[in-house]
Amino acid sequence: MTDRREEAVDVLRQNRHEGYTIPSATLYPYQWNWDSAFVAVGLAHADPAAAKRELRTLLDAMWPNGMVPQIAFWADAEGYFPGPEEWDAGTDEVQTSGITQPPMLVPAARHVYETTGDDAFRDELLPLLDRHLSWWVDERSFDGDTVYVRHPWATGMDDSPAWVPVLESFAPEEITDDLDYVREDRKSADLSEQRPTDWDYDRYVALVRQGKALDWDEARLREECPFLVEDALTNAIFVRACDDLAALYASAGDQRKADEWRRQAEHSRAGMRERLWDEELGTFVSYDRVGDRPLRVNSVAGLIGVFGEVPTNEQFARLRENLRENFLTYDYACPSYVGPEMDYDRYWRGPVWTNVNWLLADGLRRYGAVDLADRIEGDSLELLEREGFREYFNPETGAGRGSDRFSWSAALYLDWTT
Ligand code: 2M8
Repeated sequence: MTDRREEAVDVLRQNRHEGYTIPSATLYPYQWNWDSAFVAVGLAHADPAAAKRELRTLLDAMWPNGMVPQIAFWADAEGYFPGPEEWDAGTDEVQTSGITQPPMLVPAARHVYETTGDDAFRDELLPLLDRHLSWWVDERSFDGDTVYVRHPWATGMDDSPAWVPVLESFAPEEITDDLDYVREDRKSADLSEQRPTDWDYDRYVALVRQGKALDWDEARLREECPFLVEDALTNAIFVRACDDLAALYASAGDQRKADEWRRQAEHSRAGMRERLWDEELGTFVSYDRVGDRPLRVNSVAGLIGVFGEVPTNEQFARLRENLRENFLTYDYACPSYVGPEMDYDRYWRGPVWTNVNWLLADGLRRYGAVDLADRIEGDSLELLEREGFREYFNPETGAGRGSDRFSWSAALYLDWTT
């Protein structure tokens, strides 16, 4: 094993708690939803038992209605805001946040199943994954095709410039009378230039306090929450998740269920092509259901449509042009956003993220764009080898940013180098 691979295994071992892996010891001391999915992808090779356990623990946090929360607070920890009391949500089993994250756990489950060939694991997970994806369709879709989220944190790309017009559309005081809070994320190191602004945080916190005041009641939030967004990234992963669930059912011999989820994938794909495609930008964009408008920015979120095989061949030709002309002109692929608000060092406003590169490279290979996928993977490996397992990277200098010894960076390095 190379030194970097050994170090990756060590990062994951150190960040592992009882049955799950925290994203980072300095910034995120609990279990996070899509982080655990990426961790399971990497662990599938290095420690298959831990990979299976990671996903089981995440599914143990599922709400009775089928929502899998963004955060599960399995054990007390210091140094994160907002913690369990702030959210005041969860199940008899565990306190959680009141929102979800992209359903990456389904593609991860398929990956772990196909790596291990463990039929019992597949059969145990199938009904749980089904319940989760059914929740998206039943609770989080206006039209039965595309799905929506109700907090920027649910998209995984917290401070993407795409959310600014929605966050500008309400004053935090309109939805909560308590805006007192202290950020923890800038205490451990001087990350003020690399983390979301206070303006963003005021709105994140107001949305949490509104949700808590409404007891996380979906029906009431659908009426009152000012942030109801069909996110391009979540939808791409959702489409892929439906396909992957169908594949898992097919391998278990349940053709009826396999057909059902394939139809859902097709239906959601069609909805995305029709409503979220932006020909001028050459990408998918998110849609604000409250303001009834597309959120037209050139974010890598839209390019990840390829992960769900969403673009038609014509759309793909345009998307590839956009990728080449606007994203691959930086020294390191692939910046998370390009446009007037681009900031090379700030979180989801420009830096390169390894999970995004992993999704994009996987999707590009599905379209036969091997050269582009190789470029993105090659840059990712160069950054990880040179800078270590940082959370994100400056697309021009490659300098590591955010926390160090970050779990999904280590996990995806293991997957790429297997
Ligand atoms: C970041 O988001 C959390 C809230 O979920 C935060 O900033 O406190 C995002 O990068 C998100 O995608 C990620 O899942 C999480 C943990 O790594 O951190």
